[in-house]
Amino acid sequence: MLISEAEFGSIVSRYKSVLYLCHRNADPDAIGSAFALAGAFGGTVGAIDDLSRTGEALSDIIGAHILIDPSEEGWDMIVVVDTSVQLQLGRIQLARYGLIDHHQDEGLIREAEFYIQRPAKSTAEIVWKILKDNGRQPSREMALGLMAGIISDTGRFKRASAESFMAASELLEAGGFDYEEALQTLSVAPDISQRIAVLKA
Ligand SMILES: [Mn+2]
Repeated sequence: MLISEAEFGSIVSRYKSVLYLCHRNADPDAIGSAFALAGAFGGTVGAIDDLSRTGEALSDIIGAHILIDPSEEGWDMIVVVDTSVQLQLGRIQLARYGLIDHHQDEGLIREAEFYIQRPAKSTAEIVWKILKDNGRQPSREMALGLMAGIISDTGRFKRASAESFMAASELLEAGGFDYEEALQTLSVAPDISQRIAVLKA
């Protein structure tokens, strides 16, 4: 069932324990989105396999507690975030789930109990609209996580739409941080193997 952003709050509040699940190698868009949803509506954030390096850096900065490879059992609802195909979820078999995503794949929507899928430039923009349409105020960290998701999925606004810029502007105001600070959440030191490669060159 396709639902609107405004309907999300009343639907998700029917479930007591909710897992917001990110895809494999979870990136800032997935983590920022799941973290903001869990903060606004209650719930736990999880990810399959591992986090990307920028995802890891962001989760440290915003203080996200992320369960790696959570069991699919024991939740009243699992909301899959920023994920378009089962392959990105590894071996986990979802019985009942919802979906929030900006990719245009039909892979996961057919079996979803409810879903929001539309061609935004990032899932974070959809999640920001969900928060606004349900009257939820973001914490500074929630706003920062969503901002990081927009910056990284739009390639620092190279692929941004009017909605991306609008959401970014509102998030700066709501979170009380500046753009430079949001950019810093995405800067990771090169790892050892990259440094060695550079030295060898
Ligand atoms: Mn994304």
